[in-house]
Amino acid sequence: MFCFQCEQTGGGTGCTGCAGVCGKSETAAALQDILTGALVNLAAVCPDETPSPTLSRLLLRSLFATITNVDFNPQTLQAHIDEVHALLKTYGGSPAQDFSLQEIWHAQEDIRSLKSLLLFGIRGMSAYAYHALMLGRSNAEVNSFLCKGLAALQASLSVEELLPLVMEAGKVNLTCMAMLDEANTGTYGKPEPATVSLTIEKGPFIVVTGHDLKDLELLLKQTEGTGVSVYTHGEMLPAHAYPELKKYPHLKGNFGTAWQNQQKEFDAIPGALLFTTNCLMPPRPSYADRVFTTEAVSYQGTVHIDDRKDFTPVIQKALALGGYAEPQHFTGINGGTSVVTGFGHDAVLSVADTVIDAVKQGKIRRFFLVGGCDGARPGRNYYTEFVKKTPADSLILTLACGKFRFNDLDLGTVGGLPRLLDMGQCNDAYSAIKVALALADAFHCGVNDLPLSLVLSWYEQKAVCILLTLLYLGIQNIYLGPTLPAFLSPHILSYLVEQYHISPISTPEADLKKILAH
Ligand code: SF4
Ligand code: SF3
Repeated sequence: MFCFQCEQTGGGTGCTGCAGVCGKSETAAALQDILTGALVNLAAVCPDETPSPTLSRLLLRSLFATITNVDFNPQTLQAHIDEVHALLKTYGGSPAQDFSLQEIWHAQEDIRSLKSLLLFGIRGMSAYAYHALMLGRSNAEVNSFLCKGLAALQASLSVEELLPLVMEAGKVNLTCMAMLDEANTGTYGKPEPATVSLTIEKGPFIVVTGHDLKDLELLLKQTEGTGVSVYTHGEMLPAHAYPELKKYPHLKGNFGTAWQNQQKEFDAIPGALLFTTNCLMPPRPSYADRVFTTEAVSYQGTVHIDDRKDFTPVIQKALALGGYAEPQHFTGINGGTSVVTGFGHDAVLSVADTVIDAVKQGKIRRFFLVGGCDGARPGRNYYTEFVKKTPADSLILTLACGKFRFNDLDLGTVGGLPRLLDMGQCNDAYSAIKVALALADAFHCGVNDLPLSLVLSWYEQKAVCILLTLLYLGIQNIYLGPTLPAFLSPHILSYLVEQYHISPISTPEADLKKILAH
């Protein structure tokens, strides 16, 4: 196998051999490559400028299945391949013409680098588009670009031809994140700041993780009156801020932290676990019988809730396990007993005047966006230390699962606002962009002239598409870590460094010193 799409890739260069660092088997990796090659073929033969709803849905769900920590199951991957081939034949295509990803893996290193950036960006974007689709939203620009981008993977293109396509992926992902923002807020209301308890009450419970708010809503409806409580985990935490979700009294609080701690946190848990998206790790025997997957997530031997969305098996498992006999007072990584979320763009912009005045009066000297994906590397403590060391007259925006390293810290207030504002999931990077653009507007300057620094962590392919969006917007001086993507060739990396002044993170002290000197 060969896979180098995520940050924890083997030896910092690529996972090879019989399994990836994530636990993906050689068989699953090969099937994901075959699936992607079939999608490239399908995209190339698809005659429509705007793909049909059937084609778009299949593209999105299949691409989603190839993202890190989503689908480990050869059976479901093969089913996706069969579905793609069936549709391909209706367009007059032939599976014999499927693209081989080996052509990318063995291409000249700059071509391999750019085609990988494009493919991984497309995979990340597909996940966001799929969530929006679950809420009835679809966008022709996004769907057409996915076909165009996939088809480009098999074309013989130069570096000069691929670079604009990569930037276009960033542009289209902005549209995609805006669509998902509208889908989430249009369906569940504007997020409002909410304090979320980390205590698990006694009695049966279900922990829901992943990014899919629709699944959470359906589960909340089906658990009403059953005596089963529902807790969020990981990227589901921001659900507590949405009026139409927090109205359910049995949505109680949040359990655990970011995805890479799940094998420890879920050990012998007396509750059921529902994975709506990544990040799923191979379940340990002590809790494997209580793991349920839905949508694109799949793992051999665990029960999958299909598109009919009957969560009865999850509810029955929770009732059978019974939960804790007494309330369990869990804490965050730094000992906090609750966390605050819900500072989406509407909440932050509603206090824009307060923020602008605080900047003008010198009370807020700098803004930081410290966020992104989390992972298991020890170097990721950088982000906790960085946040702890930020000056008291700075305001920190955060989002995605990387925040669990510091979101239970009490960082006090600045200019009448909490110093740490959680904007939501990784896709809520859209909120951060909206806030940055509004601040630039208020101060009559460009985003790069604002006293704003982006200190980002990446892990999987959604982070790749967000990074491409930030680059498309011309945002400079991003600090990126904990390591740089293995799929960036030295030449492409130096291009990004020259054009966008991306810096790899060093130490919190050195980076803060550099940032604050400006
Ligand atoms: Fe390795 Fe990451 Fe690919 Fe898993 S997704 S096989 S860890 S590079
Ligand atoms: Fe986390 Fe997987 Fe990326 Fe949505 S849940 S940010 S890593």
